[in-house]
Amino acid sequence: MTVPEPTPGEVVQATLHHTACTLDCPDSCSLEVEVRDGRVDKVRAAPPDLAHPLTSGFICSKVGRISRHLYGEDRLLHPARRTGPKGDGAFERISWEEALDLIVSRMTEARTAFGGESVLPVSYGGSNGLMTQDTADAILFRRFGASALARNVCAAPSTAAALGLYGKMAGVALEDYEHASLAIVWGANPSSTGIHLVPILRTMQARGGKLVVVDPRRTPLAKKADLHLQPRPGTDLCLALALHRELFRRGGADLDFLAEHATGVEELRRRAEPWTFARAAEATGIPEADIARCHEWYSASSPAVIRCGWGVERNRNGGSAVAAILALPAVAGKFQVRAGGYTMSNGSAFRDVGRREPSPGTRIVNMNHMGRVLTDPDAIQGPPIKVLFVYNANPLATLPNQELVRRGLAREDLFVVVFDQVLTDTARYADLVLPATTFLEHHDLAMGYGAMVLHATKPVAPAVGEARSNNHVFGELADRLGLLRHDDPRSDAEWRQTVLGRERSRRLSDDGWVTPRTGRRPIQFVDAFPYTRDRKVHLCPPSLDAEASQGLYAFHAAAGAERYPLTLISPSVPQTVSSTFGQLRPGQVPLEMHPRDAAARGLDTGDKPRVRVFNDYGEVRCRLRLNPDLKPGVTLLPKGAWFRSTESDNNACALAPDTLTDVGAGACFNDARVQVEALAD
Ligand SMILES: Nc1nc2c(c(=O)[nH]1)N[C@H]1C(S)=C(S)[C@@H](COP(=O)(O)OP(=O)(O)OC[C@H]3O[C@@H](n4cnc5c(=O)[nH]c(N)nc54)[C@H](O)[C@@H]3O)O[C@H]1N2
Ligand SMILES: Nc1nc2c(c(=O)[nH]1)N[C@H]1C(S)=C(S)[C@@H](COP(=O)(O)OP(=O)(O)OC[C@H]3O[C@@H](n4cnc5c(=O)[nH]c(N)nc54)[C@H](O)[C@@H]3O)O[C@H]1N2
Ligand code: SF4
Ligand SMILES: [Mo]
Repeated sequence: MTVPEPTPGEVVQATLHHTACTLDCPDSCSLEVEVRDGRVDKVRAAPPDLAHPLTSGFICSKVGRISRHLYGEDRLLHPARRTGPKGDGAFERISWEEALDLIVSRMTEARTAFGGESVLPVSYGGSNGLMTQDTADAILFRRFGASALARNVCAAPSTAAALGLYGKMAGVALEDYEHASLAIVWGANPSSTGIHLVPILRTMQARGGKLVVVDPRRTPLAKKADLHLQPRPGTDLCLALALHRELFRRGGADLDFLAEHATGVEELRRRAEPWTFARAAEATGIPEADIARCHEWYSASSPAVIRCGWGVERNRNGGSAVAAILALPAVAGKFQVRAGGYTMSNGSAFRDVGRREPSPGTRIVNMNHMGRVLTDPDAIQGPPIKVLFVYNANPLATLPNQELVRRGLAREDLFVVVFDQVLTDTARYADLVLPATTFLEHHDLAMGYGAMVLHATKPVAPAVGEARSNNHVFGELADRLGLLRHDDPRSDAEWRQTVLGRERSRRLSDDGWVTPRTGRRPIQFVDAFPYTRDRKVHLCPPSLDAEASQGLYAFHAAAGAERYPLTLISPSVPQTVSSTFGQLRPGQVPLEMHPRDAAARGLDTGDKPRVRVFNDYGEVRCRLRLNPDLKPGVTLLPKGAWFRSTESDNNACALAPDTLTDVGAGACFNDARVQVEALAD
């Protein structure tokens, strides 16, 4: 199937369309799309009168050039069945009719022989639209009685902490940061991952506000910061507890606020008590004087705001660290003023949208243990997984313990369906691939988790090839399996009304946006309150305390440092959204290392030597790039690289442990411990 090309010399009129970006990014940009002859040509920020104010003016270059993804050579154009060995990526075209028949028969056979739980749907934030997940897919898999997936690869510890402390309260609007006297950007790299915050922080600084960045590397924002604290990965908890200790001891704690609005104050104070500045300095590797300065500034400033990112959570102490950070504005009394408080995910501002398909109570599989679950019958109770249905995700490229995931996908007795826009690394292991539409080709709803906005999106160009939307395909499968009821939503309009509710759906035009009921810029503890039962902040929630093996706020030192002296982090990069658009990255990705660590290994030769990064989970072979902005002892490979971007046909996940965080059973990508050595050229 080919996409129509204009004939040479033909003048094609462009049409302009307005929509929004649904990708897994906090900003949810309002977009203007230029379509020429049925093809998306240019994509830019929507004009100011149509755009949400946060994203007016500019968008990222990834989406600006999304036509390369839509019409590139990796795009899936029709259903196809595997013809070669698993992993080879050899397929033959089949019809949708054949593909759907095959899925229905494989799912039915598996249920007859092993029970419904032998089918496992695997999805994460690939589409991130509200209509492309937990809609017809939930009807299909839940009513079928499939295993459920704990979608814990990202945000699980942060969500557990935010839920435990505040019942997920709406955060400070990013637009309000310009009014802050002090902003602490903690474990977030908005220059890549939420670009519209960056100019707002610059405005804040121009007005005299101070910027503190807490990150193991000198990010572009850290270079502009008034103070950069460079902790060892996984040690933020020690820093946050040291700040709490000093706030309580030096009179910086707002005891009146705490008496009225908080529980667990004494518990937190007691657990912070051992964390002197000196001890925190030793654990984090941050100079003691810098910790003292951070305390002094935070204690004295108002409005003071903390942007807590997701870089904090991806390690053994992640849940406790996020909880300790989110507790800071309560202890220091920073709420109740515009731009005072914290921002984590703002998705909770729209807590009243969505549809819940009742759960059949089937077993729940933690996606971070995908490799174990697919390869070891003892790793889960109940039947083995026989059918894996992957959509909105690229698990082989994004889950920890990659080699085990690969071995699982390669099992001859496992029927793997991959429903995606492009032939991902996971799709190469599929028995059956199905082509999916993109957010420029189907109806969806984009809910910002940074920007507090809910945007309607619509198809602006015809779907490429035979690509279909998730609801189309899952609705059809549910129908064929006899799982649909007469009152289930079917059309896009019905789904939209079900997800949004009648009133909001009526208010929202096809390319419009709405703000949450708390308003676009809520003030915490004035317009937005904790959703805990008693409306208070719980500084040491008993549920989290019980979940953490040694209790909440207990610090665990890094394991394995003797054999593997370096830490490998794999944060987001500007070129991709997780692994989305990874196929468009030219060349190979390098391993980044501090020059001092390179010198200690004789790798500072200046000619980008080939190296082997390894640990007990696997090895990655690539070139080395010296990066003086990293903390010594910390190395970096990007998140979401496609396998073609390394010599060893894998990525950072091959080195990521499948251990779980203290709270929330999340992924510990940044707990990877590695060694690096030269390879002969
Ligand atoms: N090493 C390392 N790995 C990481 C992380 C890390 O820090 N380090 N971070 C993790 C994080 S934060 C996250 S969120 C996960 C994300 O991991 P994934 O959820 O696997 O995200 P993507 O890699 O973007 O893959 C999403 C896929 O969904 C497809 N898709 C998009 N829209 C649709 C649609 O409407 N229908 C269908 N059927 N498919 C669609 C896209 O084409 C894409 O291939 O990765 C994690 N992986
Ligand atoms: N361009 C782009 N944008 C994205 C994404 C993407 O892949 N690319 N992914 C989207 C998704 S799924 C998510 S979850 C968000 C994530 O966006 P962010 O919240 O920015 O999270 P990360 O990119 O994982 O890491 C942020 C920073 O944390 C630092 N870091 C690593 N370990 C630690 C630590 O232990 N402590 C501290 N203090 N810092 C640490 C890293 O060096 C990095 O600079 O971004 C979203 N936006
Ligand atoms: S990925 Fe983020 S910055 Fe880029 S267009 Fe989408 S919402 Fe905007
Ligand atoms: Mo994420």
